Amino acid sequence: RQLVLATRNNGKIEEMKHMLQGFDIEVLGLDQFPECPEVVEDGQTFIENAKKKAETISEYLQLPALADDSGLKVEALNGQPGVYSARYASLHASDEENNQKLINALHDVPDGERFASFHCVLALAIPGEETWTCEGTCGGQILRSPTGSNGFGYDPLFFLPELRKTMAQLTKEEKNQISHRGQAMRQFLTRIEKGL
Ligand code: ITT
Repeated sequence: RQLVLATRNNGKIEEMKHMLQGFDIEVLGLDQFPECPEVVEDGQTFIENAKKKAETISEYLQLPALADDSGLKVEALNGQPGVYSARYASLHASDEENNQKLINALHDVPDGERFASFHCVLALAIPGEETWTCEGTCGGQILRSPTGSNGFGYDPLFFLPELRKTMAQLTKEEKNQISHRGQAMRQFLTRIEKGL
C-alpha cells in the first residue's frame, strides 16, 4: 500500500510520518516526484485547500495522496491568519517572520484575551474515489515572546495552559497526543483500516 504525503512542509512531514510508523504503508514524499505540479492554494477554507492539494497530486501520480491544510486562528484578530498562516508576514515568509508579525499584531491585547486555536484538515484522495476529509483542533494562548525549540511554525508562541508549556516545549510524541494534526491523523488511521 503506497501513500503520497502531498505536502512540502517538513514539520508536517515529520509529525505525519511519526504517526504512520508501524502501519503497513509505504510512505512516499513529493521530493521523490520533482515533476509534480505546484498547487495554488486559493481556497477560502482549510477544507477547500486540503482537497485541492490531495486531488491534484493524486490525479497527477495516480496514487493515494494525503494532504494537510492547517493554520492558526486568533480570536482577537477575528480568526486571522487562518488559511493565510504560512504567508502571514509575506508570500515566502519564514516561521520567525510570521511569529514576529503575530507578536506585533497582539502587542496591545491583554493577557486574558489572547486565545487562539490550531486547525488541521486532512484530505485523502484516491484515484476514482470521492475524497475523504477530517478535522482536528487544539486551543491555547499566544505568548508575547517565543519559548521552546521543537516543532515548527507558531509552536513557540502557542501556550497550552493545562500543560504550562508551549507546543515547542513538547516532544513529537507529546505534541501528537494533543495537537490538531495528531487528532486528525488518528481519524485518518481509523479510516485506512478500511483500506487505501
Ligand atoms: P503545504 O501546503 O506544502 O502542506 P504549507 O506550510 O504551505 O505546506 P499550509 O498552507 O497548510 O501549509 O500552512 C500551514 C501553516 O500554519 C504552517 O506554515 C504554520 O505556519 C502553521 N501551522 C500549521 N500547523 C502547525 C503546527 O502544528 N504548529 C505550528 N504552526 C502550524
